Amino acid sequence: MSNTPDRAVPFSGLTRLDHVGIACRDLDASIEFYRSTYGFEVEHEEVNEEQGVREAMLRINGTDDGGATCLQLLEPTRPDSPVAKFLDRNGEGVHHIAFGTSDVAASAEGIGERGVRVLDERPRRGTAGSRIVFLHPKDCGGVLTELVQGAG
Ligand code: MC0
Repeated sequence: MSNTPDRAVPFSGLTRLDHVGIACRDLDASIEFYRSTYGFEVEHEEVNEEQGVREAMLRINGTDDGGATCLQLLEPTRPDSPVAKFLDRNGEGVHHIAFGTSDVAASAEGIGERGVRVLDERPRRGTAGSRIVFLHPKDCGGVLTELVQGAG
């Protein structure tokens, strides 16, 4: 009998890449770049004051579990926000990746038990009523990582 964990059943509950978050200084200009260069259209736009962002979701493809893979364009709404700090330090570019799950609290707990710092004690409100939790980039190979459970 092998002690190797069954890789077909991931403990994290993560099933897909939900979106890639991209920090930008001018949301409208960034939307226009992705529209005119790749043909991606905005599916949803909102301001999330808690996170300090104005954001747009651009759908790239749908999945058979009802999810989608998107680009999320993020413009800061205030200078002390995470995205504003990121832009000051790095300029425009990839800010985070987000994995989809059907139970964000359980996924965060399972991953936290592996020694990764979970930045949110409880899920916060994300795009379009989703529930989100962030993992510390220093525990994730330098990649700020979000877990997201869709509203539906
Ligand atoms: C910071 N660091 C990053 C990073 N942000 N590394 C990779 N990717 C990022 N995006 C690194 C810094 O370079 C620094 O490294 C260290 O982490 C500490 O950064 P800091 O900014 O000086 O310090 P903190 O601790 O104040 O903030 C970092 C932290 C924060 C990741 C904890 O930004 C955070 O809590 N982020 C989660 C929330 C968030 O990002 N919200 C915006 C998206 P060195 O080596 O210099 O120490 S909201 C969103 O996306 C919603 C709307 C949604 O999807 O629905």
